[in-house]
Amino acid sequence: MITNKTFTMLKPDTLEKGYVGPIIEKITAAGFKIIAMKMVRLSRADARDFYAIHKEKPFFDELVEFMVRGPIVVAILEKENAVEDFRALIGATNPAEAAEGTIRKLFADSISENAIHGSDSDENAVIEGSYHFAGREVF
Ligand code: RTP
Ligand code: MG
Repeated sequence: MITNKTFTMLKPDTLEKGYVGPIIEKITAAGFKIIAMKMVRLSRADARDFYAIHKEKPFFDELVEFMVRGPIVVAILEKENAVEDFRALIGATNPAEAAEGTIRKLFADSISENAIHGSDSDENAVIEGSYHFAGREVF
C-alpha cells in the first residue's frame, strides 16, 4: 500500500468555536493518521506567504486578517491518497456548496471563514508541512 501525506490547518474560527475536538474526530475516523500536530499563531508575513497565490484576489487582505486573528492547529496527516481524500473530506471552499457530511458543511459558516485547510497537491503538502515542522516533530 502506498501511503502519502497531506498538511492541514484548523483555522481561527474552528478554535474560537471549540470545534477542534469534533473535527479531529472526523479526520481520524476517516482513516487519517496524525503524524505531526501543534497549535501556533501565524504572523501576517506567514499568512501572506502561505496564501501568496491569492495575493491579487479581492479577498486577500480579509483572508490574511482572518488567518492571524487567533491561534490555529497545524498537522501532517498520512493516508493512502491523502491529498485527494482529504480535500473530499473537508468539502468545497464555500460551505454552502459543500457536500453533506463534509467538515466545511458541518463546521464552517462562510466562504471566507471555512474552518479548515487541506493541501491541494503532494508537492504543496511537503512544502507546507516542512514550513511548520522540524524533522524531530514528525513521527
Ligand atoms: P484552502 O487553501 O484554505 O484549503 O482553501 P481552498 O483551497 O478550498 O480555497 P482557495 O481558493 O485556495 O482559497 C483560500 C481561502 O481563501 C478564502 N476565500 N475567501 N471571500 C471569498 O470569496 C474567498 N474565497 C476564498 C477561504 O478561507 C479559502 O479557504
Ligand atoms: Mg487552496
